[in-house]
Amino acid sequence: MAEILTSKTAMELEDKYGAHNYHPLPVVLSKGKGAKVWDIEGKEYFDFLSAYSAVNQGHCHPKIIGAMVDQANTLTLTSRAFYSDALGIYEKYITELFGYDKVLPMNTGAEADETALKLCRRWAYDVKGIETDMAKIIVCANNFHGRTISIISMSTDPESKAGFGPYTPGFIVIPYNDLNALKNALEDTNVAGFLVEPIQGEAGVVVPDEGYLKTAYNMCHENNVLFIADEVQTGIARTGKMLACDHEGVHPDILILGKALSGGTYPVSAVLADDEIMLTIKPGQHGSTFGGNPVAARIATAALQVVIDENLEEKAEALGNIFRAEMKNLDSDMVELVRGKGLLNAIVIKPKNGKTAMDVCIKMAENGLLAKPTHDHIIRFAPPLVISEEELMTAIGIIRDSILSFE
Ligand code: IF1
Repeated sequence: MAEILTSKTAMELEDKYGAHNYHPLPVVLSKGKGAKVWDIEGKEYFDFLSAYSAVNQGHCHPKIIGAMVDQANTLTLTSRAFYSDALGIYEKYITELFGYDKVLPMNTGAEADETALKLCRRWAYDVKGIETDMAKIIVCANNFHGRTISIISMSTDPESKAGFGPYTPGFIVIPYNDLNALKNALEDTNVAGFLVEPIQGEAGVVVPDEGYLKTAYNMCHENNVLFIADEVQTGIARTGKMLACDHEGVHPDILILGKALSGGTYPVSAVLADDEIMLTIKPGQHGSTFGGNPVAARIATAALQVVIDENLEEKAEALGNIFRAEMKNLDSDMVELVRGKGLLNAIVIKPKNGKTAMDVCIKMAENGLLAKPTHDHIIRFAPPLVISEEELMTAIGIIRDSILSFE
């Protein structure tokens, strides 16, 4: 008789047989639908993490799952040694939707960021004319772009970086949201690109000053430097626009997408650029076994169509305004600060009587809402964008009751 799996035994299995590269909240999920998830014992939760903004379209969206199952039953993988009948249609759709000549399909966000770094360097040598191996890319302190060796070489977070050296050279780190620092860094004629998150997610949903992105973009273009936007977490309607860059009318030279590009069903990422940049990589110079596979192509097309059909940009904008207003009205001195854009928000918690952001998250889990702290005192709140206003108000009540329980 198969052992009945309980939350306790499931956690023990992961602890015994899985790498300890995470320290999850003691919640074992077994079902998801829309803005809700359920644990093994059937307890219901609002999901306010959305797998770090990968599940914008809601858990198990029928249209995305339908496309996935249909293609999975037809043809899952051809490799890029051959064409497939799904990839070109998807490539036409996504490039026209975002306004670029071409897309390079990958799988994870990190792979897409790495691809963007390679494109930027090839453009530097083949187009801008920087001396080979001398290209530099400007990044921001407290960035998060993934977990590969070259990406953590850009990181300023000891947790992500320490103990994994030696590191990839060629990166200049400047403070985020600091145009003067960018101006100074751009004086180096070997600079080829500026890689930036329009809102720093992992840093704790740090929203830059109005106009920062547009001015930074203009400064890059004045210096023949590529503006590269990592919208893996902020993209796909999360901040109230299809791209966070859209709030300032910025059209990145290289656009990086991931996470919700698949609605959280499958690893799908993408790098978009115009021909002058994209065609610097020739056949055989970059690739991936699963990149652009037929299932990913069908899923990403359906995931983007859901965002448009269900007006998720407008929903994220409207519900985000309600969320921040309600949180700012919270009468608790544990709530130090509320910030965000659309449905990507965070609360900075001031510890009280020894109670911290983690205690608040554990209390919220008991009360039926899942969120996780980042950097000790910051709780990120990012529900699926399909959450209804009624569900949001119920969830806000849970957050309020949980925080006020420490008064
Ligand atoms: C973890 C948070 C961390 C990202 C941006 C690229 C990637 C991510 C802006 C890489 C991934 C995930 C990774 C996951 C937790 C989560 C995360 F910022 F979202 F909270 F780590 F910082 N660009 N972010 O946010 O995409 O390779 O993961 O598909 O590593 O713990 P990926």
